[in-house]
Amino acid sequence: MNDSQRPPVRVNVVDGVALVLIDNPPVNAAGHAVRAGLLDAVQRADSDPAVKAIVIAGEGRTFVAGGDIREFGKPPLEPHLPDVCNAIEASRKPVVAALHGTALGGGLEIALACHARVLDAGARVGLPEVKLGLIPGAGGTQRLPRLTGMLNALDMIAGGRQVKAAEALDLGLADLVVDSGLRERAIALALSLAGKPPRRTGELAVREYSAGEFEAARAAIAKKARGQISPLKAVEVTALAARLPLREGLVRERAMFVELMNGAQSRGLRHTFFAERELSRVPGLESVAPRGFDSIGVIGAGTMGAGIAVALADAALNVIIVETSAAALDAGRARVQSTYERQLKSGRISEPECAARLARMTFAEGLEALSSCDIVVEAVFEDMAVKQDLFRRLAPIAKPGAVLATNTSYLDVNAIAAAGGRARDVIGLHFFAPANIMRLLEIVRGADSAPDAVATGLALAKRLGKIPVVCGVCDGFVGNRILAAFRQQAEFALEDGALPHEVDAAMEAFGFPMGPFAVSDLSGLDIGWARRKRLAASRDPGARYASRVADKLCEMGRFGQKTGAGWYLYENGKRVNDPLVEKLIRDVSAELGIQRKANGADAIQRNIRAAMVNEGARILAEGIAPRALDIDMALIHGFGYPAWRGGPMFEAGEIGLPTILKDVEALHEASGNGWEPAPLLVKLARSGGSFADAKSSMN
Ligand code: 3H9
Repeated sequence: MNDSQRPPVRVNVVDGVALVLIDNPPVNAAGHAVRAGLLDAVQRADSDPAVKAIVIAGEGRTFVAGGDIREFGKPPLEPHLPDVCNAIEASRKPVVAALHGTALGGGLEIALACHARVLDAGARVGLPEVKLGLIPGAGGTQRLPRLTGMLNALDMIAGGRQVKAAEALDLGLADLVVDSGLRERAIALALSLAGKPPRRTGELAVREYSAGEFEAARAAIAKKARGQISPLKAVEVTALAARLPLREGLVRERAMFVELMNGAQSRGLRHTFFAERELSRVPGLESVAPRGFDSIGVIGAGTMGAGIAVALADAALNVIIVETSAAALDAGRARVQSTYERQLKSGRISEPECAARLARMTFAEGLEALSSCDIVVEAVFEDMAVKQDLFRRLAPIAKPGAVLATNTSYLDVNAIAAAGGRARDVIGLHFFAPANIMRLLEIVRGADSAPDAVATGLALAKRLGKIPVVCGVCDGFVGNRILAAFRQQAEFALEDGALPHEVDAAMEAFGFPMGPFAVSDLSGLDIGWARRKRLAASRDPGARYASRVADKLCEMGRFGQKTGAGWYLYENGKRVNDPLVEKLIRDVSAELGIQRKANGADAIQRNIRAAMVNEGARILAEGIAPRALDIDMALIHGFGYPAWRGGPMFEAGEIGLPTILKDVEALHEASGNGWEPAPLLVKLARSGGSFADAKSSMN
């Protein structure tokens, strides 16, 4: 029988125990057929005189990983999961859950409704619904605090934190953790409980807790939420468990779950969830096998190179790090070591893990050391001549079939590839700093990159746990190109009437972790200045220039936090507004003859979003991104676009493309040349089409 022919729930009765097996690959999601099968199985077992106890377990790699997210937003079909859970809890015979893999969301809720839980030592459990813009909707908010206490439950529900088996035991969520024989041990426990009154979670009282600690937890959750509603709703509903009987709490929970599921934030987060999983299925590359790899070379041990090396070693790959001199190698080694020391101190890794990772790294002088590497990533100075020279020297040394990757943020990958004469082996791998932490990895497909070289980039990204966005060659690729449009509008907002802190506050209220000027101070104004000077000759003289104020700041040596001043002043590490910057901005507006007027946060946000979407539409039409979802994921994972908005292209569809087009037309009127609405946006807005269905010329 193949997967689709097997019943999603099966029951075997052995020695008086009904073993209910959920079998719905790949992750046993509790879709309609599972819910119906489970309800039927439990009710039959409960009334079958030959059955003394019941065990619920999952087939395959995991217990139930949650409600079926693909059903969300569609008309719900009975039985609903809360009813299934209530029926399990009401069973007169003991019901024991046997958990392995990941029991998440609705999966854990099924287990919480059981009368006892046995966990495999490798299992992880959690209620991650907030990450989908939801709260648990099948009793999780009401049953979990009854087992773990209110504060632990808040941490898991409002924070979406998953816990390992050992911690689940400490929290009172698990009754038993076993290294092997999960089902047998669960059956034995179920038999030992047979004939005794079941311990129903919903009948327990929530332990006393401190109101002060509850308030502190709520405040911390509110601070972290950044515009996302579900975490605070989770706090509100979970708190009811201490005040209301289970039945009433469940009604309130269900109402909130349904409200959130129908809301825009959950739609945005569900788009994000599925888009993340779509990224590696790039049209045209589905059946292309990657080249094998184990040993990776990294050229350059500066901040970027060292970060890349750490990311590789963290993924258990062997790394050879090459520099041009012994001194540069020593500095690189020190960078790597200090990264691991920080991780050790913070408890993120253990001493043996740290030693194992360092043992995977070899430091060597000269490119010859890379002759046996399967992939070589260069992370040298961002300069075309330097990179071309390197590829010229690397091409004859790297073994045949090795993938040669350039870690460039802006440069033309085709020109770099052409220099070495092995263009089929060359791709761009654009890491974001710090490379061992940031999840976005742009995989740049050159005009002549072989499909299996690009597929190797995707396979490497998967191994590193990165979010891979395949893109074509252009200035800034996907992320930085859209960021440039964002930044220009932010700077126009200053000339038009706003101050840096007002723009920053507007974009933080939008959901970005930091506003653009605070970010600019953090990363340094000098980088953009150097780039502007380099590109000055090719700038359209008829286009509005955005960076007059930034140029003046740089001329004054104000490069941001590292010089103690930039868009803001930094006094004892604290960011404060600077009247001098305000004067500079007002002077520039006056020079340009602009009548400054206060633009509210809403207008600032709309302009910036419109600029991003318009640039995204160009990127799609030019074939720089394969799909709109790739653009969304680049912005969310590389630049802090709030995930609950689903990314700029998704959000544009939610708002309506005709509205976005109007915003872009207004931008064009205010900002002039270069800000014309993208033809693709115009076409889709007028035809009722969507970015999701738009074909990119990359495919
Ligand atoms: C919930 O439970 C609500 C309840 O409170 C109330 C209900 C009334 N549904 O991630 P992977 C698919 S909300 C449908 O690549 P991994 C996924 O799309 C839910 N599909 O594997 C992918 O499909 P494809 C709360 C799901 O090993 C395939 O399974 N639960 C679901 O890296 C493999 O997934 C969660 O939020 C689902 N629930 O990671 C858990 N889950 O191959 C969400 C996965 O077509 N899931 N799929 O692309 C996860 O965190 C990870 O998938 C998991 C496995 C850790 C389980």
